[in-house]
Amino acid sequence: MQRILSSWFIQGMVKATSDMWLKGWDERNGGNISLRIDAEDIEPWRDELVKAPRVVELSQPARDLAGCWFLVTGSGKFFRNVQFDPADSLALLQITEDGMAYHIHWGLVNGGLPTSELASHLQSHAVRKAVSGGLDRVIMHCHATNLIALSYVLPLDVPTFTRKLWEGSTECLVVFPDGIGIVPWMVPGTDGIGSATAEQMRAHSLVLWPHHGIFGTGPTLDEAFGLIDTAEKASEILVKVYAMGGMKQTITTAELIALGERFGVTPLASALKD
Ligand code: 2HA
Ligand code: ZN
Repeated sequence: MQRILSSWFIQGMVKATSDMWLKGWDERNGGNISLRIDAEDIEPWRDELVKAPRVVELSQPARDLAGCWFLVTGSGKFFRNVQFDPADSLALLQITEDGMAYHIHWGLVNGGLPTSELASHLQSHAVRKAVSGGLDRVIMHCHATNLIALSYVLPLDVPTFTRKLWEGSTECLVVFPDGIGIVPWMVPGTDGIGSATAEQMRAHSLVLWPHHGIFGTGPTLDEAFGLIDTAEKASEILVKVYAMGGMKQTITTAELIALGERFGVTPLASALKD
């Protein structure tokens, strides 16, 4: 057995994909994850990388990510199966120095390609790496049930959607003070939805794809998972509340402001209006 299977990044990916499957967020081949890894973290496993890496051209150059390493889920792979055969389901890739292509250095042993949403992942990584000063390393996409359900009922504007999620559970404003970005419904797997998602990622750590799913970011797999989990939990509560006939009372604007002050976060101003 390869030693690299015990690396923190493959173990982390196995845990994230298994947890997300168990959450019910990733039916069939739904969902995809990418994790940016430092070159030093690859060093201990160099001898287990493939000798002649496959080269794949990018449909859109990723110059800001030149030389970066990523562990990503494979296109068409089922999250529930990653734990049984990570080398079949995952790909360890490095963007070339000119940002025009990538090399697959490990994984996808039975063929195939990285996630069909690679454009959204790479464009979002470029943005989050810049706005977080290099801290954010994970882009996570899944089909979180209740967030999708809400996208059929709530107005698809950032202030309203954010505000309702904040009201859906007290910890939400603290966990995502920047609110949730929203793109229009778009065809997935395209450079276009990638650009729109990355644009929202400039200001928000969560981005809703209406009637499809959610994108989340963070410094670690745990943080990105926890972020989506928090928003999805609030969404589940909101779905129950609306199903029971709607809110009879809620957290007020003044209370949300007090919450932000107590936890030292600056809530998205447009979602704090009465
Ligand atoms: O990987 O989730 O958006 C399957 C998807 C596409
Ligand atoms: Zn999807």
